[in-house]
Amino acid sequence: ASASLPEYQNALIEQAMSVDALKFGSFTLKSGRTSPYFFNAGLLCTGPILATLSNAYAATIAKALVNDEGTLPEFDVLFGPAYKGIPFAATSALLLHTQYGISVGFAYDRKEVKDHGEGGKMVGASVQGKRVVILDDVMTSGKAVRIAIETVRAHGGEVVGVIQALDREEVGQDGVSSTVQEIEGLIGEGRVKSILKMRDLLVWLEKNAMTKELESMRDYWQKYGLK
Ligand code: OMP
Repeated sequence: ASASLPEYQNALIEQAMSVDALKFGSFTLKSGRTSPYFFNAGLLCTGPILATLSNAYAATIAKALVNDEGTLPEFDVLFGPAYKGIPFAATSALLLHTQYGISVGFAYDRKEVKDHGEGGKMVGASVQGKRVVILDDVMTSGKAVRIAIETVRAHGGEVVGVIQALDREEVGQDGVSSTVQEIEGLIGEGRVKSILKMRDLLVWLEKNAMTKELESMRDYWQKYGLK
């Protein structure tokens, strides 16, 4: 296929590659899978790249809310899990306001519970009794996002959506159904969205004639990609 990608996806892939946030090689993932690529969102750390990324998150959310499949209901709070989700949830909430006139709170958790001062695990907007969208970097087996869902629920919030920068489109913990299916089983059909998917990276590699990388990506897809 010689399909091409929308500009906001191209921009994110190219800027991520320029700072090594998107790399091709051999990497061991959290889930133990050995992957020919790795996306390190922690390296998306300049003003211009943050602008590209936050614009893409906000556009993905706004599109899912208003038109698209309309599968994301209105919500109250954007929750960015520690650590990498924190700045992205903040800047995305800002852009939802300035670019789309959508007003939501933002919240994040601590990795270590604070036992003095205001105490607790959660910071920012309260999720108690609120509709919450989780915003995070990468989804592989779904372990990280499951923890975020549990955290929000434990604090009385209802998780109505999950937004990822990259959905690696892999099989989930049972090794059979997709991670997206498993997570949507928990929060509702059509409720998991992403800026980029594994298949977009394949399109980009093909367009840029990166044959060797494309081949190892396809091998990986055979093993862990959607069935
Ligand atoms: P799961 O918890 O298996 O879904 O893996 C997702 C998490 O793994 C992310 O939140 C990252 O911490 C990390 N990760 C990346 O950052 N980039 C990748 O390309 C792949 C992973 C990963 O280890 O699967």
